[in-house]
Parts: sequence; structure tokens; C-alpha cells
Amino acid sequence: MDRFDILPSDLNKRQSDFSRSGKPIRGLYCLTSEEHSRGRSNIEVVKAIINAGVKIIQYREKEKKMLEKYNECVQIRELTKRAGVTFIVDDDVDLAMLVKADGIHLGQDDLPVEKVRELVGSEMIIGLSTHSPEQAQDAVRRGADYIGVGPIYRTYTKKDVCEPVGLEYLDYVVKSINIPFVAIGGIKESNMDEVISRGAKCVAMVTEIVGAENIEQKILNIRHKLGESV
Ligand code: 3NM
Repeated sequence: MDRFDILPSDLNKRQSDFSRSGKPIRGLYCLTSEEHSRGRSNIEVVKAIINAGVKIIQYREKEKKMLEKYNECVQIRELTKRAGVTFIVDDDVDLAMLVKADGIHLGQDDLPVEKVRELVGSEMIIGLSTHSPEQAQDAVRRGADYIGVGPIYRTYTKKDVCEPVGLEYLDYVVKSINIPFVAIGGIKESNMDEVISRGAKCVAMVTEIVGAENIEQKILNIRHKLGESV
């Protein structure tokens, strides 16, 4: 059997785009990356993202010192809370808990989902990056609230990224996994139609947004393509 084959038991699973805590995982999902932000600070970028109506933001900074990350996350928590935006912190469980983020996003080499759940409780959203059908099934078994599915296309934004998993893995997740998922990796305004037409309801973009000359206009174009009223 091919690894992308759909098992009969997987069929007819209804895919939800809500996490267990009731927060929607859909639409445009934005991530910070100051090194790609054309000299703008993360806070400036987050303000523009919120102004343009995005409902999920992940704080992702691999190189900064923890104190700087903490100070930025405190500000972003305040901004997102006021705007009713879901705020997810990448990797750092302690940081996510301290700033009372809505969620934590983990990678395959981070702490196990079920152990993080013991720490954060049932209300916090736990997302897990996955790159294969086996990892997606494992994420569901471990109790992840949503999975990242990628990289769909080639990307140079993530340092230790694997080869693109392509649209075949996306098709597998659409048909076989019944928790929300976020398609990620090399997704742009120019290629997002391909991802959406295959069933992705939530698309994550880093450089396409933070590196845009006019962040708000870029987001409005993308939200329009997603069928949102802007
Ligand atoms: N995670 P861009 S790809 C943060 O495949 C991240 O899990 C990925 O950046 C994964 O939108 C990626 O600039 C980087 O291509 C995505």
C-alpha cells in the first residue's frame, strides 16, 4: 500500500476548522520573521497584520534572546487580545504560558504533545508541524489541536526545512485527517489558489506578508482570494 493511500476507515471523516477550545483555524495565518520584514519591527508588522483583519498570528523568532522574545510577546498579547486575534507562540512553552497566549506551536523535535498538554491544560491550542502521513496520524493520536502541513512548495524561510512535501501530502490530509490543518511553506498570493482549490481552509504565509511593501494591501488581496468580505 502506498503511504498516501486513504484507508477505508478514514473516509467520510468530517474535517473541522475549529480547534477544541472553539477558536477557528481558518483563513490567513500569519507568522512573524523580523529578518524578512524590510527593517520594520515585529510590533509594527503585527499592527499592520491586525489592521488588515487577520485572525491568527504566530510569534516565531528563532534567533532572538528570550528576554527580547518575552517583551515582544507581552506587547503582541495585548494587541491581539484587544482585536480578538488568536495568538500562538512558536516552540517556547514557558513563554506561551507566561504571556497567556492562546496556543503553542511545536515542531517534530520539540517536547511531545501529550507532555506539553500536561503543562498547558486543555484550553491552550497545541499545533504540531507535520511533513508526512505518519506524522499527521501521530499528531492526532497525541492530541494536537491542529497540524501544520508542509512545506507545500520550496521555501528558504525556515533554516532546517525538509524538501517540499507537495500537494500529494495536502490531498492526503484533506481526505484523511479530521482535525484542523494549516498549509505552509512557499505559499504566495500567486500560488494560493492551487492550495485552496484542493481543500485547504487555512493558509500560512511568512515572507509573502512580512516582506510585502504594503502589508495591509497584500493581506486584503489574499483575504479577497479566500472569499472573505473585505
Ligand atoms: N514551517 P514562507 S515551512 C515556518 O513546512 C515554516 O513546517 C514550515 O515560510 C513547515 O511562507 C515554514 O516564507 C516557512 O515560505 C514558511
